[in-house]
Amino acid sequence: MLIKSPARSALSEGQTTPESAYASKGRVSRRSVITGLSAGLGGLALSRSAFGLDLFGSDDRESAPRKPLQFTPHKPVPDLVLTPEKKVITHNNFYEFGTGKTDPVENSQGLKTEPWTLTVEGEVAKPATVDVWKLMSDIGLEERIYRMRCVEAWSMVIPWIGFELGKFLKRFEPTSRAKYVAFETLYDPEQMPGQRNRYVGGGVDYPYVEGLRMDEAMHPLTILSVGLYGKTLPPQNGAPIRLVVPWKYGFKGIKSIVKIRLVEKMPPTSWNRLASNEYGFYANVNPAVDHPRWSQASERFIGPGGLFAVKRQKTLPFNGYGEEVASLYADMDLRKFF
Ligand SMILES: Nc1nc2c(c(=O)[nH]1)N[C@H]1C(S)=C(S)[C@@H](COP(=O)(O)O)O[C@H]1N2
Ligand SMILES: [Mo]
Repeated sequence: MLIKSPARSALSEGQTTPESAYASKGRVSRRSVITGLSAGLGGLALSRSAFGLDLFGSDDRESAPRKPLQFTPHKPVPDLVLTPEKKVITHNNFYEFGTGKTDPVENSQGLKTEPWTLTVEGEVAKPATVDVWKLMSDIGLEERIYRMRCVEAWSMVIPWIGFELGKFLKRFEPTSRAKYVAFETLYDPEQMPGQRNRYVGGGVDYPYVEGLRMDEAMHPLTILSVGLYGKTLPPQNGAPIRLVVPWKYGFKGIKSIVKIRLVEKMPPTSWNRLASNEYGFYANVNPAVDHPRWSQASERFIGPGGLFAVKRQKTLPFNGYGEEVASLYADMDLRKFF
């Protein structure tokens, strides 16, 4: 049945240095993920990506239809070249749908994103559950063209559509005890094959959780995104609502959020829980602090053109947003708090 050799997968994934390849603590490794897949796991459509056929998106994958959004366009950003839409929506990390780069687009199209509610609770005077689709039409959306730098050393430039997280959180009146914000992705093993099976899900303990310090959450660059390239998000990019924090590694940008909880203490985060020596809570993009298994000094920019047009470029401190955010960390040793 399976005619392609799993070795091809190991090869292509090696080029993208997947987060799932962490070898620490005797947890599931990339190798066992592959073994698990080739053993033929129930219910999951084995993707072509698992066998290394495409690395940076492809033209023949169908993504669910998306709705056009109304928004204030971003001023042109002269020094940024956009990653083509097709690549943004076919080269993804969303381990709930598998660890291969095209697994999310292949396995997430049935995700039921409507209706969708988001609960804001914890250290707030006015906790509430909001209807995300109603929110989208009420809140006043804007476009933000941001660099996106994955910890795996590839990057994109994406025209997101969303709104400032800080403005949104103020509606719920954070108390003086609110020091951190904890986020949670949908937990629904019936819809998410990676939550049903540890091998498919890359060994992450679901639901996927993330967190920000309160000042990071309130920073005007931090947004909740509901769309990209003028339309609602496709499931593989975290529909209907996900976090975008442009100066941090991509894994902070938690997808398909159902809960936001304001808390007093630093909350656990999925990748830190999995390998705390490799992934810190802060995860600020920092070319001077290497990942234990690879350099973070440069990145492969996924831009226009074919696979071989991928361009190697220097990684910028705070992903190029240092002027806006460096002051948040002025008194911190960023080697220690990576
Ligand atoms: N729930 C959830 N959110 C997630 C992930 C995930 O596996 N599950 N992957 C993260 C990683 S590693 C990255 S790089 C970005 C990728 O976002 P994109 O696919 O929209 O480019 O999503 C982040 N958010
Ligand atoms: Mo990532």
